[in-house]
Amino acid sequence: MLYPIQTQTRTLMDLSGIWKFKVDDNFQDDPAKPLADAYRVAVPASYNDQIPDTELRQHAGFFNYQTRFTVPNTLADDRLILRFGSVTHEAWVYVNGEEVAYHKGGFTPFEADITDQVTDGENLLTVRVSNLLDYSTLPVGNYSETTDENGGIVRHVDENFDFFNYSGIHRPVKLYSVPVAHINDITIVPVVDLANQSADVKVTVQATGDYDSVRLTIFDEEGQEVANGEGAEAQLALDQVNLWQPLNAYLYTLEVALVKDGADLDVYYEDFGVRDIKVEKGQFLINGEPFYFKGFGKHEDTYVSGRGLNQPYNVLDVGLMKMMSANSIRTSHYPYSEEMMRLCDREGIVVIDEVPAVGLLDGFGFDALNLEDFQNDKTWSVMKTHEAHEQVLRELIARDKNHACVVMWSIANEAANYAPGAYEYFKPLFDLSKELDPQQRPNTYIAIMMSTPEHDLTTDLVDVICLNRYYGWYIGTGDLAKAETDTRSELQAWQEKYPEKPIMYTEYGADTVAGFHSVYGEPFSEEFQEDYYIMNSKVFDEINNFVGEQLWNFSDFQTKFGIQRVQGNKKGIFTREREPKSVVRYLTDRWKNIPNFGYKNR
Ligand code: BDP
Repeated sequence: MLYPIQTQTRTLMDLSGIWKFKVDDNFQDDPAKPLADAYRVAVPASYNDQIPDTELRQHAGFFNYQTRFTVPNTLADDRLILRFGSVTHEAWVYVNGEEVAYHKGGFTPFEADITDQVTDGENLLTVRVSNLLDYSTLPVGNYSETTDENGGIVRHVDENFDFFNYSGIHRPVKLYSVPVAHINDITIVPVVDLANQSADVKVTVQATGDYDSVRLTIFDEEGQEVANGEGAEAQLALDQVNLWQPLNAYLYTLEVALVKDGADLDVYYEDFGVRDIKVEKGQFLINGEPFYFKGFGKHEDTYVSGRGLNQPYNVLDVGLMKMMSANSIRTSHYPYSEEMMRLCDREGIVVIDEVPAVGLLDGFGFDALNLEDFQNDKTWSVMKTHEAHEQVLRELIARDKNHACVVMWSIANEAANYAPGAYEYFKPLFDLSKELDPQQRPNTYIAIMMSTPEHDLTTDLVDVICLNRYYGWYIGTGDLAKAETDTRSELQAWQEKYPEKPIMYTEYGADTVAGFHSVYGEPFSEEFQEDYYIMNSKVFDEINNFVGEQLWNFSDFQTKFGIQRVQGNKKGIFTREREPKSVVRYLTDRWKNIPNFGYKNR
């Protein structure tokens, strides 16, 4: 799916701004009429932290958003497409009262051709949003209903995951025009010949309407033409190729033009990087060299904006990562904004791209780590997420397939991979990912603590073993000597059992209250956080097939309430306002001394 841009043939309008907003649990508002008694909220952003009202912030149910827009009459001959970067979690869209789009899934874009609904003068745009989650949605929520004193339904969602259920219109709403004959989609697959420093760039274009030919031109970063070709399916050769490298990005631009009678009907520009990804003999190779991941699991989570797009924070976060010599992130636990993905392409941040498959664990809780009764775990008989899971994978790959920064797909975070039925659930999803990804990237899932070498049932499916581990935190809290022994023996066991598979940590961390110090290095202190990371680093360096460390979490973030959470999760190495905890210095020193390539001696 193409990102909306303005070109010589396309006009792009941004509908961001202050919209009307109102709870409408009983469907009383008419989408064709102006909303009465509404709040005003900024779009895009989560609604939750914009209105100081406790009940509303926590509300589970249905909401209406509304704005007005006018279309310039210079666009009268074009098609008009209304596009949402994401609405969390379910949306019904009405233009002048007529339903034009429906989309379920809170983290991927959707659009609708609204040419026939738009009228001269002002148009009324109403978006009905639901933030309900249950055992059929991703993420997974525990849904229940009670009745109020008037017999009305009160809905409840208890998150089956550890982040606040922020909701609303989270990403930009755009209206763009395309000519009647237009480009719908572009797929780019660079095949690199590392020895000859060249690449064949395979391009596939999908287009609609009446046109004679498709013209393809590749420009380098100086704007010089470096290759050209013709046709909806073509292969363009690049000599002396500039590779896209971690923290050293190089982006080419592909210009696609639909031509009729010598004139350009529609033109689109897609930036892309040329790089090669392979997993081989326990190594993760980028451009033929063994890469070492240094970085973070993150969240899209900032003050006031909640989970809404916050570009200054994205820019700052990438800057802080570079300051620390970090080179990678995982989009835990859902697809991040297209704007962030484009930024990572530009800045050379390597991305493990995750679908919102989180909470696939019957009865999630912080005590879940103590569950041992694997045989009787009911997760795979009670989850009804098959359909949603296929959909999120399809939509993520359709959106992100051309991104150089994406080096691996993460098909789930902390699912019950140890429970009966796990293999049957996941095998078709791994097959689907292979079928859908034109670049054939590696696939993984992120394994929870109970998924040990002994108990995990699905490791055969993954290209890279990705582990979330909390020895010394959730297990043996505060005992770093024991944590060290446990970490070492588990990592050694993985390496022995799967010598060909690289292993990495995708989460490890300890809640730390900024400014809390202890001469005894007690848990929650900045000293403990540092000791914890020092201990883990030591063990990582002993394991040959260990190819990366992504800690939990980049910054403190908001969660649901619980006695283990004090205004959210405090495992950030930065606070929520992005102030560093002391461990940032230790990790910066460490990562400055770890090269992106060839860290492990073999
Ligand atoms: C893991 C989850 C992550 C949590 C983290 C934690 O993947 O979402 O925030 O642990 O408990 O279970 O801090």
